[in-house]
Amino acid sequence: MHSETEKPHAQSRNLQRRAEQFFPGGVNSPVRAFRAVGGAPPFIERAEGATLFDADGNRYVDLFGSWGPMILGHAFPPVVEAIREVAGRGTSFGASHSGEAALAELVRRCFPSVEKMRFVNSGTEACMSAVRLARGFTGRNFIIKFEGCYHGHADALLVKAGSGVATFGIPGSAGVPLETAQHTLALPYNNLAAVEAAFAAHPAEIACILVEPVVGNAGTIPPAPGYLEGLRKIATEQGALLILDEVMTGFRLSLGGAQQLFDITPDLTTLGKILGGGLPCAAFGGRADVMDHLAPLGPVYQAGTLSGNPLAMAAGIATLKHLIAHEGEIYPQLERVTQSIAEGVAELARKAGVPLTTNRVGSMFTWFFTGDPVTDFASAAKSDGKAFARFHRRMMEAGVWLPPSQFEAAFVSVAHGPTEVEQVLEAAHGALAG
Ligand code: KE4
Repeated sequence: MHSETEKPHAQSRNLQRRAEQFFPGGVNSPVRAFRAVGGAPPFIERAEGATLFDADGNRYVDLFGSWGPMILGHAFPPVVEAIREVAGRGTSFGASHSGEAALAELVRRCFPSVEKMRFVNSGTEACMSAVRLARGFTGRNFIIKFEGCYHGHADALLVKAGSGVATFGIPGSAGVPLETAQHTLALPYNNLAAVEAAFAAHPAEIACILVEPVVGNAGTIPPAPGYLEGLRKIATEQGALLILDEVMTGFRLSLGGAQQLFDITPDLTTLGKILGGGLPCAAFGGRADVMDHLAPLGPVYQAGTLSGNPLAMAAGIATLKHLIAHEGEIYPQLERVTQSIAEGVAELARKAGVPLTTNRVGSMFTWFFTGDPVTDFASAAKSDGKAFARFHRRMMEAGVWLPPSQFEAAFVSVAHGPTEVEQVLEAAHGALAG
């Protein structure tokens, strides 16, 4: 019989009550509230390697890695040391310093398509700025995004599909004006005909195609063979910019992200998460002729007090230096360990007669509680949310912390090894039982 309340949670509950006095829902980002899975979110006290420790002393194998940044594991000593070393010399200048170009050099080494870039403080800022730049560079107002892809919470990107694939977007959140949403075309992912129809309906009006090259925000959904190449071809033919949102996939799927893995050259790329080694750091960049339209050189305005912050630069430099120096071991290891976890649980589900579709690219993956293939948001949405929620709660009680939503990607770090694989499989064996 499963008790879903075996672990002590008194201290987390006290902290939740205190947090609710200050923050809506007690959180600073909605998905942390566990609304999609039920149960109350434990409060994390500290984290080390692949392990999270909550306020009541419970331990968890971390399979969401702060939503992607923690590819080297928590409290990775070279990153912590780099932050410590820099902090004593000042935490923000609001002026240029050598750390910015030092990190930019490493970014360009991993992403040769990023000829020029600009650092910002979140993926939202990176995507919002890249869209404004695409509009300023092309002089066009419409943009294309895809259902199930998330690019942060800028108004123009909180938009869902209108009635037809080529009709105007509709607000995906309260507070987004209809006029703003109408310039966003939200299309089905993995469907090139929909993109062609959108350009046919809006000739010479679409500034960019913005896409997660491997979707993480509907759960993990890989591009169909030829899909990214098709987007590249259409964008070039139509004079629109192709923007790959690699905030999640950058440095994750390979050192050069999805564009290296699938050999696609975008016009612009957005980066974040791993880039900052866990500190607030993101970037957008790409073709120099496009980027030079940004102030102070060009007419497109974009700015930020903490952009290029010395601590974030130091954490990013330590992270990328380690990934670059150990690329040959790290990515094959992430592939092996993630496959053991993802496929091991899939096998347990088969034996338990639980319908499960596992989508995985490298060290990001999702177990969809459906027996059908998941190739776009519509098919992901057919998953059994209640079954996922029950699985999530049982895994938490068994000491494995999955992202608290069926529509998120799970992540593995270099700190995950045989012990964590065993713990996850043992927990899943129980969690999948009737
Ligand atoms: P942030 O503004 O949250 O730093 O980045 C927005 C963003 C942009 N692009 C992609 C592909 C992303 O995945 C994200 C943020 N991802 C979500 C989780 N899937 C962040 C978690 C949260 O919202 O709390």
